[in-house]
Amino acid sequence: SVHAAALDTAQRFDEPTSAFARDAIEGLSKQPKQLPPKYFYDAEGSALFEQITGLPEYYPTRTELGILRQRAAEIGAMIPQGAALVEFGAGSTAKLRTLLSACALGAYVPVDISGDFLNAQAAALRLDFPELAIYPVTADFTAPFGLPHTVREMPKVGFFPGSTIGNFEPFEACGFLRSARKILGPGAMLLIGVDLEKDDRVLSAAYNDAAGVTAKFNLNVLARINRELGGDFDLAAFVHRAIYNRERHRIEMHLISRTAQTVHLLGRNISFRAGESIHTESSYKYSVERFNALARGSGWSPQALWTDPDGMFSLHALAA
Ligand code: AVJ
Repeated sequence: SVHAAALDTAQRFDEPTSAFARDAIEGLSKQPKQLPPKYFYDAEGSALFEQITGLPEYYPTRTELGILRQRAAEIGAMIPQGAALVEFGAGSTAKLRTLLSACALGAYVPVDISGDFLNAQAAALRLDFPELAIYPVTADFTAPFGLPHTVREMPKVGFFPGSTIGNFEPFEACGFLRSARKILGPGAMLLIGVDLEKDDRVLSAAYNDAAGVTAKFNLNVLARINRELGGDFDLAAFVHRAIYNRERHRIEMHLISRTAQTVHLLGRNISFRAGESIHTESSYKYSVERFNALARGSGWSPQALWTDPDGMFSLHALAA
C-alpha cells in the first residue's frame, strides 16, 4: 500500500506538492518528528505571518523597519548607483520601499518560490516606482540560481531582511551565505537582517503571543497537510509550544500531541505518544560577534552594522 500511495502521489500531485509530500512524510518519520518551516507559508500561513508582524510581542519586523527608516540615508549611501538589488525571498514590500526611496537602483530582482506572489508584488511596486526595472526570478533561493542577463553589468546588492537566516541551521546558514556570494559575484554587497540574542522572557513572549496568532500559524502547517495532502490531523489534538533553547541560541516551535493517537497520511500510519512533539521551526538568534564569525567563515567581510537603541535586532552590510 505504501507503493500504491507513492504511485498515486506521483500521478495526482504537481511537483511542488510532491516535494511537500516527500518532506512531510520524511520529517514525520524521523525521531524526533519534524516539519520544515518553509511549509508554513501557504496563503493562509502568509496571512497569519502578516498578522504576527503587527503583534505587540513580535518585535523583529517593526524594529528592523525602524532601523531601515532611521538609517536610510547611511544605508542608501553604501548602495552603488545603478545597482541591481537582489532580494532573497520577496515578502512584504515596506522594508524594500524604504531602501528604494534612499538610493538609485538600476534594477530590482525579487527571488521567490511563488511566481504568483512575485507577479502580484511586482505589479504593486510598478504603481509607486514606475521607473524601476523589475526582473522577478521564480526559484528556491536556498539552491543556486542564475541572475537575469539584463543585470549582468550592474553592481549587485543582495537583500535578505527579516532574520529569515534564523530559520537555517548554522551549517545551512553558512551554505546560504556562500551560495549568495557566488550568485552575486565579486564586488557585491549583502544587506542582511539578523535577530539578536536577548532576555528569555522577551523571546518567549514573541513566539507565545497572548492573542494566540503564533499558535494558529504553527497549527496551520497541519491544516495545510490535511488540505493539500489529504491527511487527517485533528488540530484540536495538538498544542503549540515555543521555548528558548539558550545552549543552542534558538527559539524552538513545537506542536505537542495531547494524547496517544494515530494520524493517517498518504497510506501511512503516523503514531504519536501523549506529549510527543513535532519540531516545526528553529529561529536562531545571534550575537553580533557570532554573526560576524559566521559571515567571515562564509567568505564575506563585515562592512557596517546598524542596530536599534535597545539592541534587539541588527542589520549587517557584508562585502564579497
Ligand atoms: C520569518 C523566520 C523570521 O523566526 O521570527 C514568526 C517566523 N515564526 N513567529 C521568525 C516566525 C513564528 C520568523 N521568520
